[in-house]
Amino acid sequence: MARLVIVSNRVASPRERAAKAGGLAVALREALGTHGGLWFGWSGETQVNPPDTPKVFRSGRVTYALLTLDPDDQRAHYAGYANGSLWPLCHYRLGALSFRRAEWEGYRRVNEHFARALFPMLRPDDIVWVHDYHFIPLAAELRKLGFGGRIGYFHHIPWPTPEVFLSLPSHAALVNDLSHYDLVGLQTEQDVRALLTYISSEARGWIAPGGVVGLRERRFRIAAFPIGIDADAFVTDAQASVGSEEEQRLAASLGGRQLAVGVDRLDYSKGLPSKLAAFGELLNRYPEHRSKVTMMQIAPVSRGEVAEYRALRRELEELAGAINGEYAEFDWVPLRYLNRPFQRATLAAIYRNARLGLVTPLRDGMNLVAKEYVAAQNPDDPGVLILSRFAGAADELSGAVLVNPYDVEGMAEAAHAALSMPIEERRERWQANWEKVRTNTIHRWCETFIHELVNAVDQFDGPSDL
Ligand code: ADQ
Repeated sequence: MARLVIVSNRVASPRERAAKAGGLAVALREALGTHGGLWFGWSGETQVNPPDTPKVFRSGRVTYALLTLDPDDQRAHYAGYANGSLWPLCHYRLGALSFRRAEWEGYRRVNEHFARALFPMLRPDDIVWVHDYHFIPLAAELRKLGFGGRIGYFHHIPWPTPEVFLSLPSHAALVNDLSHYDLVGLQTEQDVRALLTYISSEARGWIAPGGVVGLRERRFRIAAFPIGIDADAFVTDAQASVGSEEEQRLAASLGGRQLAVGVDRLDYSKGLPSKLAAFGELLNRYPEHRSKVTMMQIAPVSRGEVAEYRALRRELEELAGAINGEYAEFDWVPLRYLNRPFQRATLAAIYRNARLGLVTPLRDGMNLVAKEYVAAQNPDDPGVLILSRFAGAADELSGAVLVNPYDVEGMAEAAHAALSMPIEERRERWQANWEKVRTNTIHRWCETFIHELVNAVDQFDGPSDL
């Protein structure tokens, strides 16, 4: 079996326990364990004139190689082009899009540096799997150095429609970079359509059945691989939480009230201000819920080095304070707002005890929280998932109550309806969601992508059979 090489910005070290690391990190580590392999990423450190050789260590069947970056390049790459240009662009936030040539050049330099360090470690028959928008040019850089083996790319965030994508001054170069992969994976069919439309209408490429694309002299394939979660692990954690000390503390603190939960990184794509406003609107419009429903919004701080994220944090603090100031009673605080991470077992207990799961991003590649919430429910008395139609997960989770996150009043109405939903309907909706979460797991996602990458090249016929 060929060796698997995974490249991602952040690497989950072997010391990071499964209960703490995200599902994705754990699944990738397992895939590497099965195939035997190399995980290549940033060390988290910077230094002027960094060496081209990574720090290498082994743990079990997995070799880790961590590269140190130049501090200016790292800033231009991560906070600059990746999170100041690509992240807002792919989340349809043109107002937040900034583009500076120096950052675009820094982004490319980091990719060149990665390629120079990785190339000497590669064997010709390795399968290289690159993760996310930090490394779109990596395949092109590896090809320049002479690597002819299979390289796949998975884009964890949405792919925008051509009208939006064209706002990025470097759009043509970026899609040309993509053409150096053999397989490009996106989250949904809608993302695939968006990229294919750009390729045929703007880049003058051809498209054959199965998402095979020709762009200049390159042939590659674009397909949807909707990511899943480790469903069994969530079920196990949620069941184990029943009657636990933590669950008892939670129940005692709720005092018989219903719980609505939201869990999102503190990011402007997650629609947090509108979600909090919708909860305020629920209490305003339907006074019968006052003192009867508590909302818990868990929002760990992320990307504090980017200005937009600091501004969002202040906005949310103000909003949370305003809602509590307006509606709190001496024995009830409507909104619990927490900025810290939790163990998976604690999240599972909170999800299971929540009658409503509020997942209302303005745009999201998939959104794993929606799937985790479904997996953690008690099948006999499940809660209701309220889900943004703009999350990739909305394609699969047909049992969710779909909402438009720009419609604060509509979300308040949906929450009101869900709070009084009959048990039969709650069970039916949950069953439909669970069927998807249970079958399309993170393990299946990993295996499918690797299988398709291994077989991608055999499908590259020309456009003649269109
Ligand atoms: P994210 O934008 O990070 O991922 P999401 O899919 O919701 O979004 O994943 C977040 C993960 O972090 C979940 O597993 C969640 O449980 C965990 N998490 C959040 N808050 C936490 C807390 N306080 N403590 C502990 N864990 C917490 C990107 C894309 C998504 C895509 C994923 C995977 O933006 O659209 O679904 O990658 O491809």
